[in-house]
Amino acid sequence: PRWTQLSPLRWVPPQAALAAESDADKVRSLSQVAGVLGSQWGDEGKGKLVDILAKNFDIVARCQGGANAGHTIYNSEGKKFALHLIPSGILNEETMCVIGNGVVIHLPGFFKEIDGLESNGVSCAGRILVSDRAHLLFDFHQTVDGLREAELANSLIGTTKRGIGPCYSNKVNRNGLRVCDLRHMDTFKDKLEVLLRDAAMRFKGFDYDVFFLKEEMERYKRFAEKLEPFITDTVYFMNKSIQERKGVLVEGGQATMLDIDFGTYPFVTSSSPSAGGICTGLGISPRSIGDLIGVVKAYTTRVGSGPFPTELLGKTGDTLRMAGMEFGTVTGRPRRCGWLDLVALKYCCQINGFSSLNLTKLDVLSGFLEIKLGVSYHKPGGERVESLPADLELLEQIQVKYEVLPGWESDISSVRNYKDLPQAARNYVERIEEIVGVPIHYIGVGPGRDALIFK
Ligand code: 2SA
Ligand code: GDP
Ligand code: MG
Repeated sequence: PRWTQLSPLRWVPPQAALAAESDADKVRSLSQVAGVLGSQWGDEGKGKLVDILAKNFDIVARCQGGANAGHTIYNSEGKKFALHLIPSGILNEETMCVIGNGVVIHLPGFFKEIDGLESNGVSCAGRILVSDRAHLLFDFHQTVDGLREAELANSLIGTTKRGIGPCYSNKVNRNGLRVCDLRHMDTFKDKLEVLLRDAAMRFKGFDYDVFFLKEEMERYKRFAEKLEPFITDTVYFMNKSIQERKGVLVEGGQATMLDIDFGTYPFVTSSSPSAGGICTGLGISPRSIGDLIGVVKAYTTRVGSGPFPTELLGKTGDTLRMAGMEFGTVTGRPRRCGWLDLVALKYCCQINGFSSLNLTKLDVLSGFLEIKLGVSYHKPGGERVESLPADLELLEQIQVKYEVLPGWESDISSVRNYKDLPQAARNYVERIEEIVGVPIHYIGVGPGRDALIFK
């Protein structure tokens, strides 16, 4: 061939090079730069995996989204943490946490999150770097998010109302304010006023006055001072760290089915939660990325509006919701539940090129007499649709064909070895691997750190 084989840098510390016999060694044999990404509609359990893998990496970085993310993790004592902007590596003392240029940052929320962590014994000082290129998300973006949703009425997106869409709109519109603008308070006020004026002209329900602007400026002067120690040229930092052979784990927020390009547009978020977002949101080369782990729940959930072909609207959906405690981490909204959709999963695997999958919440399926796998999409006339249609009118009409697999009775939450899972559970896991063509290397059987099977 006229091309050379792509070979991402492997990052194998000496101990692991001996023999990958223990679970920890298997974790260590991930590539130097790796990513954990959502492969459904979010809330697959990305935070838990990142927290577990973090101890084997020097840096954990977020590259997109903002405080719309809700990543729930439990420390070894079983204490619960819900992270929004701070990367899920923060519980691991050795890890440096980076908030990349692709993230939108609500500073009041950022400092509140740090205070919450500190008061729960997690030391954050000197461990969080914030990109000077990241965009600032203001309270008014959150107000505008709510007003936009109200305007959409029956066709609302069901956003988290955290201001994500309006902030990215300003970014793309090229009039947003960035972290580095905090160093120029003389021009900050004028730039902010332009945004407020635009919003006031656009929305009847939005208003501001000189007093508000003055107060907001006072607040941001204080934030600017407080943020100064965190502000970093993270593009330089990330590339230098990669050159120095530091291990980097990228933590995705949301998921590919919510991606602005690949998701069920317009029922999506306003960033790129798929593999491409790693490069644009951190300023690192695709050539440096090795392993990409897709996190997939053993069934499907979605919070917010939009098509959901395998949704279960009746009792089975309610049973899944209660068994899996499926309520939004940010908003507390009940999540819509359904069977695992392998057409959507295959689509996500293609886009991201996942090297392995983490199947989460398999424990939630215990007790179901039978479990269904959505294996193909069909138009109302029966014609098969090979991949995920862009056209939402078509997607809304899609009929899903299912494969029915026998369930298992026993509680699997204390199983730690793959071979100890009931045969029916192993059949379920292996059927998914077979259809999707990507190996499942990690299986979640509970929310705790230890509730993970390495396969
Ligand atoms: P937004 O707020 O503009 O990003 O909303 C646009 C769509 O993206 C969905 N979205 C999410 N879906 C699942 N989980 C998310 N995080 C929270 C959680 C959600 C919550 O961890 O549970 O608490 O409700 C998340 N963030 C955004 C959103 O539902 C819209 O469909
Ligand atoms: P994320 O946004 O992808 O990090 O996921 P969330 O934290 O929003 O939602 C996942 C929820 O499932 C959290 O409450 C986790 O504690 C929980 N969870 C993660 N993995 C498992 C698992 O394998 N089994 C069970 N029962 N719960 C899990
Ligand atoms: Mg979540």
